[in-house]
Amino acid sequence: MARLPILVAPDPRLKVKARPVEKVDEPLRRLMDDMLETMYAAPGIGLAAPQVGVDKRVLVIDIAKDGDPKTPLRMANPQLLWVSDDDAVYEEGCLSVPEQYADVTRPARIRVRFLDHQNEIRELDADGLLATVVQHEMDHLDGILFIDHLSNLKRNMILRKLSKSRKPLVGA
Ligand code: GNR
Ligand code: NI
Repeated sequence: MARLPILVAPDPRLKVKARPVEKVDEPLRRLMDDMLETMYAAPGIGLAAPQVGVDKRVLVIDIAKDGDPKTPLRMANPQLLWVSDDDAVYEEGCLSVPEQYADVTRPARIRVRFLDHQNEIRELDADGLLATVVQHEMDHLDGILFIDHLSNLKRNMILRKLSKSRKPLVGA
């Protein structure tokens, strides 16, 4: 397994609609496992392929608490089959928007269909934090960041803070 570098906004590769995968084969399973290793190391509870510069509709999630057994989820080509009318608000963060947090409103419950790491079609019902993270990761596949759900004012405040906190490149 390998850790992959995580892209940070405003990288243009984070704004692209990612391409569906044809099937989940061995190289794609390796990508999913590298993404899980990268996510656990960050640490984060989700990661989408565009965040590591890969233009594919692939994401991984694990919302298990520290010290609990790992519960990795691997998804390719996820599709929302249903979203609830009721919303939930979570304070979100993103590995591609480091150290910035804001409340985001999304449907509270969802049903998602996807290809798992065995290339089998599966469906998952999610609520709570898992529903939020699945939607956050699926947004990445469409080039959408959590800050795109905020007012222009809040988004610009965060982007300004990000550009001020970015480490200068040595010699650049
Ligand atoms: O690690 C993460 N935490 C998080 C918290 C609230 C809502 C969404 C997330 S996802 C984020 C990792 C990430 O950037 N995934 O794309
Ligand atoms: Ni994110």
